[in-house]
Amino acid sequence: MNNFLQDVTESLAKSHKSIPSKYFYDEKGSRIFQEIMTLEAYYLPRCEMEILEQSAAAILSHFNDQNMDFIDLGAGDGSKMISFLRQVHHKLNAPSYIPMDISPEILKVNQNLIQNAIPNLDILAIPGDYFVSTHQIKQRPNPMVVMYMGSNIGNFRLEEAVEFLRFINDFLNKGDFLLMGVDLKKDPSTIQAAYNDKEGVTKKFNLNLLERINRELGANFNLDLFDHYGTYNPSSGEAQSYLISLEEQLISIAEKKYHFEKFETIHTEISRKFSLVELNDMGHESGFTWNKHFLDSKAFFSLSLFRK
Ligand code: AVI
Repeated sequence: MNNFLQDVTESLAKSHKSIPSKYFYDEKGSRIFQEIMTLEAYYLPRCEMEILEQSAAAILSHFNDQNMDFIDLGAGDGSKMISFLRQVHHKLNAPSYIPMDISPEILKVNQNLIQNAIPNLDILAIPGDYFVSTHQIKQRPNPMVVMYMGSNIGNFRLEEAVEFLRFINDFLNKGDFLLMGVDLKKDPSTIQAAYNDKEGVTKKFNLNLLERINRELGANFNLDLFDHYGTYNPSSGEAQSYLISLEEQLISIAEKKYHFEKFETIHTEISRKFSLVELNDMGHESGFTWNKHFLDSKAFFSLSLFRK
C-alpha cells in the first residue's frame, strides 16, 4: 500500500479523524499556498521579509567567518532570500548558499533566480528530504548557518518541534548557528483572520486535501459537503484547521467506507505561535547555548538566531 493511502485510511479510521498536513503540498496545493502568501490577512511572509531586509546587517554582525555555508531547509523558490543573500555576499568573502527542498523543480527555479540576482555566489542545490540531504554535506569543512524559515516550525506538534531542533543541533558543530523564522503570539483576532481569509483561499487550500484524495486514491468526497473551520487558542498558541462534514455521509476510499456524522471534524493542521520565552526555553532544551531574536516593526514575527 502506498504511504499516502495508508496514512489517509489510518487517520480517517480513528475516532478523531485527521489528515497529516504534509499532504497539502501536491502541485495544486503548493500553488494555492503561494496564493495564501499574497493575502492581506496572511501577514507572516511580509513580516519575515521586513526582518530579512531591515535586520540583515545586525544578524550578519554575529558571523565572523568568511566561508560560511548558508543551508536553507525547505528553500522553495528562494525569492524571499535574495535581499538577505545579497547582504551575505557583500559582507563575507566566500559564503555558499545551499538550498534544500523536496522538489527538484522548485530548486531549479531557486538556483536560477539566486544565480541571476547574485552571479558570483557559490550555490549548491540539494533536492530531497532534508533528514537525508543534510548527510551529504556533513563532510564540508565550513562553519554553518542552518536557515529554517517561514514559520514551518509551527506545523509540528510541540514535542516534534523540540525533536527537530535537537536534530539540527546534532547536525551542527560547536559555534554554528540556526536562523529560524517564527510566528509570535499576538492579538488573537489577527491570527484568527490569517487562517480565515475572506477570499476563501485557505478554505480552498484545505478542501484540496479532499480533492487530492479523490484524484490520487479514487475517493468520492463531495467538496460541497465539507466546510473549512479555522480556530485559534491563545492559551496554547495553536491555530487549528478542520474540515467539517456538513451532513451525515459515507465516503469510499479504496473499497472501504468511512462514516461521517453531521458536523464531524477532520483535523488538518496545527500552526503554532510562540512567545519569546518559549523560544528561549526550546533553544536551551535542544542544546543551543545562546540566542537572539530579531523582530519586525509590529513584533508579529521573529527571526531567531541560535548558536550551538
Ligand atoms: C507552511 N505553514 C507555515 C503555513 C502556516 O501558516 O501554518 C501553512 C498555512 N496553512 C494555512 N495557511 C498557511
